[in-house]
Amino acid sequence: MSDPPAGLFSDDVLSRGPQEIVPGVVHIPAWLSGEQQRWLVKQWSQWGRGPIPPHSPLIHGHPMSVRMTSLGWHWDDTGLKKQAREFGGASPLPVPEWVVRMGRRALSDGLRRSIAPGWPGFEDRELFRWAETYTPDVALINYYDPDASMGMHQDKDEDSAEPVVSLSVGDTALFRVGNPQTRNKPYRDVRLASGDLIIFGGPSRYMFHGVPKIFPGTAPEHSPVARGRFNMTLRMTGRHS
Ligand SMILES: O=C(O)CCC(=O)C(=O)O
Repeated sequence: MSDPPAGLFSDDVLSRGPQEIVPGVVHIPAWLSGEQQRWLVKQWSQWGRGPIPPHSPLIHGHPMSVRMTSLGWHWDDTGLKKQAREFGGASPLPVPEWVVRMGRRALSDGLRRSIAPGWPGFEDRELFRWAETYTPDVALINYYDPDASMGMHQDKDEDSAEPVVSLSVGDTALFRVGNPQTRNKPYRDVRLASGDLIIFGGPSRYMFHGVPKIFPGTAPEHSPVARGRFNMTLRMTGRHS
């Protein structure tokens, strides 16, 4: 008799339902269907052949282990830019309308009071009305090799405090939900699997967060990602282009 692989039957894996991790952070497992994941991966690959090819941004002169492309705005470690200096001043492709609508749907699905009692606490009708104003104008798409990771950081290059919507496809990642004050404890670790949605806003909009680990070979059978993981975050910059 052998023991199951580490984590296969851990509590967080067995009880995968929508949940508020801390006020302002909501995780909805398997929000995307297999077909939607396949479509997204095709789009991500296509966008990567556009003006901003997948690249490893430098942080303090060192390349990140993820490969990033973006829509709407280009990111470097000094902030969000309309033109990418590294790519001859190219402008990113715009965020398509269907991505905006997906971001709105994510908020209205995820932030219902029944799932997220802590924040924003709207009645469902008010929530839908508010979600309709969410107009993400930047999407960062990161590809993680099985060995890649992302250190604890805050998403604070945007002028708007509207929530971040994050989608994952491919191998499962360990996502560290920190706190807004420090990059250290307290934090909660959440496994983000293929198709999962996580939203962070309100009291957790500026939380430190990171991806310490990818679990290689954990993508579902027939995954559109043969190896590693894609993540797309949607944000509102609150700036005019
Ligand atoms: O890959 C993830 O789940 C997180 C990505 C992230 O933290 C970021 O793009 O700022």
